Amino acid sequence: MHAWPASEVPALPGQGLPLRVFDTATSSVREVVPEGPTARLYVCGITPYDATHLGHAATYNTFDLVQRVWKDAGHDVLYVQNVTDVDDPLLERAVATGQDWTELAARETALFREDMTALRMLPPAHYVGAVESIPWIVPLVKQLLATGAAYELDGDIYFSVDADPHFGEVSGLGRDAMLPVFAERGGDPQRPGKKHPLDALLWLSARPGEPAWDTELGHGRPGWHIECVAIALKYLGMSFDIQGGGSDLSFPHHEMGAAHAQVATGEHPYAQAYVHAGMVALDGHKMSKSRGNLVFVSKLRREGVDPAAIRLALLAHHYRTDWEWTEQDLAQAQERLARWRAAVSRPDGPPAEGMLAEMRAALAEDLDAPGALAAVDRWAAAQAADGGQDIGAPGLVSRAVDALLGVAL
Ligand code: 5CA
Ligand code: ZN
Repeated sequence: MHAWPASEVPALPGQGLPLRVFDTATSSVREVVPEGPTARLYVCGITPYDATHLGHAATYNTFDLVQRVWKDAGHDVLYVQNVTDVDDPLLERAVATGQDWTELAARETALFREDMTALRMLPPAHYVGAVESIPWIVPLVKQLLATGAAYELDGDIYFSVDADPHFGEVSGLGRDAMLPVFAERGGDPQRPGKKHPLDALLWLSARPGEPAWDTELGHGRPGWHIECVAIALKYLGMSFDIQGGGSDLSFPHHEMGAAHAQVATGEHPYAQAYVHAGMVALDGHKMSKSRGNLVFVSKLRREGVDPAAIRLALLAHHYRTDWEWTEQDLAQAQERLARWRAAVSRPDGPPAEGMLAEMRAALAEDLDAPGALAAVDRWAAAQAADGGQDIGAPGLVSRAVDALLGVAL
């Protein structure tokens, strides 16, 4: 499917620093060094049964920063994102609200694109739905069946977690700790007949009233983890640089995905680094479509909130911390946006090269966006206090804020 239009990334003088980022698999901040000129990024996309909320936006903001740091360091970026356009929660919502599931998915995906465009998130080169990836999922599952890593159970096909000696390396969880999380996040540890309770569905045979496709695996639909693997392998290949998503995806989704891919290809690792954004909460709970405690990007935009202020509100939190959205987040971001806009609207100001270096250093060191905002705040304060004679400075600040943070002043 098509993605959304790209906003231009202004060129900056000099070059940024190599990206260091927290990798869940090694539990450490490390330099992620793309093998060639092109950095490869896969980010898990939405399940389109409701509008984009601020938690989603915070996660996509994180991986937008990854791309901006890489580009500033001289890399091209090959970015792939999926849309889980057939899965249980989408089908359940469609039934509950009496909508056609394809129409629901198409409408919410269209709204997501609008929100991403308004927030100036760089679009993926390949934006791919689960449904359109079925032709690549089928041979992958066949390959797993052929190696004995997958087995059939009443027409469904499961992946055997014992087939991957590296299983557990992504999340770092032991099997006892995995079980309750697996049950919470879509798994079925109790189903009788499975070889191991943690084995995950690769293929579901057709259920009454649910969509299904006729394939060599039978009449059915794909499981969730294999969808992302098929798309990532097709467009990025093994050992791509970063697998990204919110921290709720580290287990089971990214753990299972890595295991599927590693067993199917016989190669390791699936990704060089697994990067996870913290969860955004509202009223004391993680924002989630299932709980319904949501602040939608589109609702704020409808109320006339400048998307640049929404983006600044997200940037004010370090991506790895869990945080709670409050009215104050937005008020502070709006105040900052007005302050920065006033500061760059003058024809000259204090020199900005130092600020650019500070922004680059902050972002390259585990995407410290609050540190980057503080550097701009200091320049804006100097501008407000004493001004300056440097004619290029306000332009450089506004280009740096746009190129590195995706905020248009
Ligand atoms: N379609 C799957 C991924 S393949 C999925 O998890 N979809 S989602 O719509 O539930 O979430 C989309 C992205 O937003 C995921 O990366 C998820 O980790 C992230 N996300 C969901 N809720 C939050 C939240 N409250 N805070 C931060 N990120 C969130
Ligand atoms: Zn995914």
